[in-house]
Amino acid sequence: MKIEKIELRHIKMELVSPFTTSMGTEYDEEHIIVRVDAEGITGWGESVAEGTPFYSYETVTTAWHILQDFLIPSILGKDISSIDEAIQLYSKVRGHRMAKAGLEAALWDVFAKSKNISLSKMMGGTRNKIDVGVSIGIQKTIPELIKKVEDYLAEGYKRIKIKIAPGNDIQFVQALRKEFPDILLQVDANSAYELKHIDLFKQMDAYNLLLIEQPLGYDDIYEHSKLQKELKTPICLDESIHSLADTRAAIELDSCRVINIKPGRVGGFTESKLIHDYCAAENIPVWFGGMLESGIGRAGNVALASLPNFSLPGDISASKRYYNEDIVEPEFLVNKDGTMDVPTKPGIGVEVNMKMLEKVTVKKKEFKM
Ligand code: OSB
Ligand code: MG
Repeated sequence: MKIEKIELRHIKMELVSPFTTSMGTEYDEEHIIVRVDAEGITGWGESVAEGTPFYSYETVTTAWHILQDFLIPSILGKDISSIDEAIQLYSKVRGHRMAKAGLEAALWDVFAKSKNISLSKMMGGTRNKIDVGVSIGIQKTIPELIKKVEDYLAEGYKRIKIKIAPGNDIQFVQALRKEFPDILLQVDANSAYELKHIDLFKQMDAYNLLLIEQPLGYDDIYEHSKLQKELKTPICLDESIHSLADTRAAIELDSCRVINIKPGRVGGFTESKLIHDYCAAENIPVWFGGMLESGIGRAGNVALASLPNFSLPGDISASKRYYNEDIVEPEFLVNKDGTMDVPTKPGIGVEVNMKMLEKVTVKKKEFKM
C-alpha cells in the first residue's frame, strides 16, 4: 500500500463525569487521532497519550513530536506491503509506544479494509461478542460508590473495577462485598502503594477479588514478585508491562498472575498479539485495559479483545460511559447480558462522524508526500 497522506488531530473530549484515580482527577480526555490515506483507502487510529504525563511519560505533545518528526517521515510516500514492514521502518525509535501504537492502528485499518475484512478477523479474533466491565473512579462516599455500581450492574456490566488509593481502599472493598457478595470485583491502585503496605493487601485477600491491579511502582517488576508471593489474590500488572520481554520477566518472576493488555502501552496491536499468545501458552489470563478511548480507539480494542485468551471482562465500556457524543457511528453499546458486539464490517467497522470529529479537534496537521 502506497502511503500517500497522513493527518494528525489533537482531540479533546469532555468526560460525562470526572474520573478520579490515585493519579488525580480527569475532566476531559486529550488524545491524537491518526488518519492514513493509501490508494483510495482511509485508515483510522488513536494514540492514547494523554494531556498529562501521570499514567505514562508520554503526552499528546511528545506523541505529536515523535509522530511528526520520526514515525511519519519513515513511512510517508513508501509502498508498504505489511504492517511488520512499517514497524521495521521506525524500529530505531526507542520507547514512545503510544505514538507508535496510534500510527500502527491506522495501518491495521488500512490493511484490513484493503483485504475487505474486519480488524477482528485480521487479528485472529474468535468471538463475535466480548464480555465487558467498567472502571469506576474513586467516589467521595460509600453510598455514592454503591449507587454507581448498582447502575452499571443494571446496564449489564459483567465486572466492576474500582480505583483505590491510600485512605480510599479497604473500606470501599468491604462495603461493596457486603452489598454485592457475588459480583466479579477487582481493584486498581495505579502504583499508589509500597511494599510496606503489604498488610493492607493481605486484608484484601478476604474479599474474593479477581485481581489487584498495579499496586506498586509504575516501572517495577521485582517488588511485585515479593508481594505476589505473600498474597492469594492474583496481582495484575498494567503500567509495568511495556513489551513481550517485560511480560516474560513478570511471569517468570511470579510478579503477577494476570496481564492487562493496552496496545498503547506496549506499542501497538502487533506487540499486544505477541503478549496475548505468550500468555495463552503460559496459562496466564489476559484482559483488555482501556484508556478512555473515543470510538476510533475503542473499535480496535474490541477487535483485539475478540482473541481467545482475553478470558476476563475488559475495561471496554459503552461510548456513553465516557462521552455524551462519540465520534463514530454507530456508537458502542453494551448488551443487557454484559457483552459488546464485535464489529464485522471491514477495518474498524464503524464510520467516523466527521462533524463530531471536527468539533473535538483542537489542532490538525496534514503530511503529504
Ligand atoms: O489504569 O487502567 C488504568 C484510564 C486512564 C489511564 C489508566 C487507566 C484507566 C482506566 C479506564 O482504568 C479504563 C477505561 O477506559 O474504561
Ligand atoms: Mg490500570
